[in-house]
Amino acid sequence: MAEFQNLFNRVQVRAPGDPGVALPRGRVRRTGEGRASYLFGLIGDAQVGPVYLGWAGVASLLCGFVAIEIIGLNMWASVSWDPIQFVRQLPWLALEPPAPEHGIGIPPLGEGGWWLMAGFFLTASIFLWWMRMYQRARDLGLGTHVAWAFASAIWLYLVLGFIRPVLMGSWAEAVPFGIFPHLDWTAAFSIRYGNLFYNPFHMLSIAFLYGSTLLFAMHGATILAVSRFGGDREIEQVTDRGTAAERSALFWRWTMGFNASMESIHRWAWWFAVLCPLTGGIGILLTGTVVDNWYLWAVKHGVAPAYPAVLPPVVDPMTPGGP
Ligand code: 07D
Ligand code: 07D
Repeated sequence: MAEFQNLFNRVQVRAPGDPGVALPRGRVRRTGEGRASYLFGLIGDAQVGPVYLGWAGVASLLCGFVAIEIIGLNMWASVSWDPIQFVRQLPWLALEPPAPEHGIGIPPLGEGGWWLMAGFFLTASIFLWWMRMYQRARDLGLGTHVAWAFASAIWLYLVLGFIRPVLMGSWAEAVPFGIFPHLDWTAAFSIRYGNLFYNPFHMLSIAFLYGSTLLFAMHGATILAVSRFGGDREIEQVTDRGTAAERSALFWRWTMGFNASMESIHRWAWWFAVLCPLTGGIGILLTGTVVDNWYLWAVKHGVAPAYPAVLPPVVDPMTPGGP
């Protein structure tokens, strides 16, 4: 019985390297022959490679390298090129966006120009990686669902670092590059705009985030639980009666009255994941552009209670000459 309660893959296939299906004409060759790795075999397929690089892949890696290089060298410069301090302080170091007086103009390199350039290369890298996902899926005759899910994350990234700053007329609104500095930005953003908890799109995004983990746990657990009946081998499971798939469906129908189908569970997963950054991006886009203070917005719409009448009326702290 214990063999079915396993955390890691039980079986590792050892066979001559499989290069995969033939590529369409005009495509670049795959790199490497593929070799077996025990460690990768514990968490997935033991065969590593061959990998398809292609021009989009190479260009994406190059742009990503340039972005990391600009960020890293700026951080290193900020500790006077001291290698020890660079390593010690790395999580706290930052490459900050331009100050507000530069608007959305192009500032000198040392005053945010490097931030702009790093952002450009990072964005190029991310777009090229998106193209790679799209093209690889197409060449294999797949749907492009993965690319569109990735696009949803890219949407939030673009809202945070490009679309909203442009609408606000200032790069200073954007996120700095840095581990803890980007967390400070996140906290400051929430405070500046009157507590993001009252932003209904932040609420939606959180519901999809939590929902995604719940769905992922339910699905992963269900399939592992029926792996003793071959549930992890999805072929012939979808339609046949008496299979692991049917048992897993019955489990949920008996426990909560409803069961997803073998197909629909993946649609649930896709939508929950996609809707998390999609709704989040809408919430960020509205912040500061349409709504300046989410707490006051919530009071106005009866979501949050107003302060008791004994206190003076609430004034938006950002009002010029304010409270
Ligand atoms: C597990 C897949 C692997 C990806 C990993 C991330 C980098 C950054 C740093 C060059 C789940 C690789 C990290 C390439 C290198 C430099 C300076 C994905 C997995 C392991 N965040 N965030 C993290 C990014 C934003 C927030 C960690 C990126 C918003 C909070 C990591 C972006 C806001 C917390 C990270 C981005 C925000 C984090 C772990 C881009 C609101 C944490 C990420 C491009 C959404 C957590 C110290 C992870 C942490 C964390 C990366 C944007 C909030 C450094 C690349 C501006 C509250 N973020 N983040 O595992 O530990 O993701 O921070 O938009 O608590 Mg963040
Ligand atoms: C960041 C999409 C971009 C990433 C891309 C990946 C690379 C590297 C490298 C693999 C994550 C690029 C990859 C470059 C690859 C390698 C090696 C997705 C990203 C393209 N919040 N909050 C959210 C919660 C508070 C705040 C979302 C919870 C406070 C701000 C999420 C809590 C304040 C923003 C969420 C909480 C605050 C958010 C993010 C609890 C801080 C956002 C969803 C329990 C004091 C973002 C509308 C996501 C957003 C966001 C959760 C609290 C601020 C649901 C659970 C009140 C400013 N928060 N938050 O998918 O969309 O992120 O808001 O307290 O901008 Mg929040």
